[in-house]
Amino acid sequence: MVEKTLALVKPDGVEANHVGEILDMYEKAGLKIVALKMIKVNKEFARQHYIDLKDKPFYQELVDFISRSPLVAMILEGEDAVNTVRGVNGATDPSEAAEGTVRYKYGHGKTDNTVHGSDSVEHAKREISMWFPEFLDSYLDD
Ligand code: IDP
Ligand code: MG
Repeated sequence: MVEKTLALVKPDGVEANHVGEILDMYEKAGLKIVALKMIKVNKEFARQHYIDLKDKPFYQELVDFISRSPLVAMILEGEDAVNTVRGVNGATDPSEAAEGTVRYKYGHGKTDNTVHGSDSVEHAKREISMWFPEFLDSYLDD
């Protein structure tokens, strides 16, 4: 199914100048970039993005990390986009990520693992509406 998903190049990926290569990896995986921006989020926005993890011991560290410097947010569209992005990204813990994935190549640790990808179509819709409210009307009905 053609679907949309939200991906982030997190602050560590931007700081280390991997934005271009990561966008290239998504495009080479057959995905189309349909929205793209660089933004530094504040802690309240970061808390909302990761609200499902609010009871985890690493929540505060995660919020501090994702809000520490600019990141690149994008909507990617394509066949099976949610799973395709997560495949390109690799496992959450870079030490467990498959060779050739973004997190294998550039992930530093369990928190600063370079990229984010929505984990379901439902969550993708929620995240797209948060990160790209300007596109809400046109994106949520298809
Ligand atoms: P995902 O990004 O692969 O979907 P989630 O479990 O949704 O993984 O966790 C969201 C983010 O929280 C991860 O990408 C990572 O930045 C951070 N995180 C997840 N698990 C840990 C942990 O055990 N310690 C520290 N940070 C973590
Ligand atoms: Mg997740």
